Amino acid sequence: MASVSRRVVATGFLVGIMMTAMIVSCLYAAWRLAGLPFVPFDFFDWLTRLLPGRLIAFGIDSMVSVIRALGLGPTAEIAKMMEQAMGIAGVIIIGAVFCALLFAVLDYLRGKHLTLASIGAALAIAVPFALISCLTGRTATVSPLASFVWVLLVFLVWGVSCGRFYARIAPVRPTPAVPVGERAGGSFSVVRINRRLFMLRLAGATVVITVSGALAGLLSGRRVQRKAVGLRRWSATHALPNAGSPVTPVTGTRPEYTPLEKHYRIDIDTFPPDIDGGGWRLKISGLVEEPLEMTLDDLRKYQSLDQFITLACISNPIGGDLTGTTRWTGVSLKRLVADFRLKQGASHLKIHGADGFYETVSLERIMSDDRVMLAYAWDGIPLLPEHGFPLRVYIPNLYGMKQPKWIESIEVIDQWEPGYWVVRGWDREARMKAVSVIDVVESGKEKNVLAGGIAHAGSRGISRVELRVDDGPWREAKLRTPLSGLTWVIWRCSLPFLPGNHIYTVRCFEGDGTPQIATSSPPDPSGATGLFSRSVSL
Ligand SMILES: Nc1nc2c(c(=O)[nH]1)N[C@H]1C(S)=C(S)[C@@H](COP(=O)(O)O)O[C@H]1N2
Ligand SMILES: [Mo]
Repeated sequence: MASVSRRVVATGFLVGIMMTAMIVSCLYAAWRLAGLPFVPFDFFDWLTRLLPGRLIAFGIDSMVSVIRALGLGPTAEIAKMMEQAMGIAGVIIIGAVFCALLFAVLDYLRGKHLTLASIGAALAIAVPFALISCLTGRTATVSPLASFVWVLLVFLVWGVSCGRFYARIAPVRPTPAVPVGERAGGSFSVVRINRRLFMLRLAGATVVITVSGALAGLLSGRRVQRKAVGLRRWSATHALPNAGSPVTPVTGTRPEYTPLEKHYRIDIDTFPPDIDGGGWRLKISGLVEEPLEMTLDDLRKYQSLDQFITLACISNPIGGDLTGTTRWTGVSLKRLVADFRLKQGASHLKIHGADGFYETVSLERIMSDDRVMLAYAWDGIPLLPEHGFPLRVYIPNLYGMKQPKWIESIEVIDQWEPGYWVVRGWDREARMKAVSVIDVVESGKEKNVLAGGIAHAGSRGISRVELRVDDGPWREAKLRTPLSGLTWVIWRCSLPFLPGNHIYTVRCFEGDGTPQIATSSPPDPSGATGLFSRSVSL
């Protein structure tokens, strides 16, 4: 009776892992060297958009929690690495499963139709990957057709090789020369040694090829985006506008102005869209008398607006690092919209990013708030690729999820529409919650304790920050003049020295006196609330 040996299937899985790892490293090198698609990232990004929003939200929350609980480092950076690793691992596992299946089928067929089965397995995996990479992928800079053909070819080679490996290991099954009954007898030990040797060689080849592919990719500077090199940042030559404030940050407080490289990055892309600024056009369509196309230079001709802004991600837990402050430069949307020649009924702008991300913003908001802007520079230099080059929107008081990066087009529409994350179950409005954080507590010179940190409430301002130790009385902190009404406020507080272990808690009040929400709630779906506390032993 025809049966399938578990061992053969397990071997197929192992061979599949190694073969696919080699393929992935070749894909990686080819991506970095020649702009061919990198399937693992394309695949992961495709899946991100496809899976139910609640599942993704749960995934994001869990990832942020794990990174923070284990203290793995900057949340956004580690999360992005984890996503990339998941994409790579996902493809390798899929490859392993298909190779195991191929081995099972071949085993069932006793090695007959080997070529046909191999090509079948190859196509089963190659066609979906090739389609994903050519239709939705953004890692490639070559044409979709070239992407398709390349991925197809690579996986055909993969499938044919897997089939040939099966043939090499197949003697475990009776070859025509060995009758079925004797299989487990005389030939067995020979087969085992051969197989072991073979797997060892394959493992050796996997290591060599995977490492060289990875190195070739890493070392090739070709696709490394270095748009920012050599550009003088605004902060390199300017003092901050609040430099004269008498309240200075306590040593150990986070930088008031976040270095660009340290600014968190959150988006639905394992790799930022690679946009050529010269060829880029902002397309305006929908309810306008005539569709428009604007270049970056066109936008720069408008009077520019500079604003110090604190951006935060709705997924940021209380005290998290998914928030940052820099100086944004761009053009007020109110000023720009005046040139759109809107049609009757126009009520909202639907803003589309190059990665398929989108959000709507009402004309009412734009017309009533000059600070809503399209920004093309951060810290005086063109937006970095990860932060939305060439254009992103800013809407005061809202979390980052409402503010597309890599803007490609604006559609004028006649009604509100839920944006990318709203469709996936996050808050419709995404108004920033008031938050306050203790960055540092240290014992001061004169038997007192100095605490420092930030407080932020979108564009609503901070009127008061208070601290307390354990259940003691609330004490008022001193507020440093903020960089603007849109940024966090740095505070400092001096408290009497208390030896031993104590819990320090902070709370803030918005500009109009509204207290920060003290009840704890997780980031999902409306942004985290609750008071930050830290246990300190002095
Ligand atoms: N095109 C695009 N824009 C986007 C996103 C995205 O995934 N794609 N993510 C949003 C979210 S959730 C946040 S928090 C901010 C983060 O901006 P930053 O990465 O520059 O800090 O970008 C927003 N704009
Ligand atoms: Mo976000």
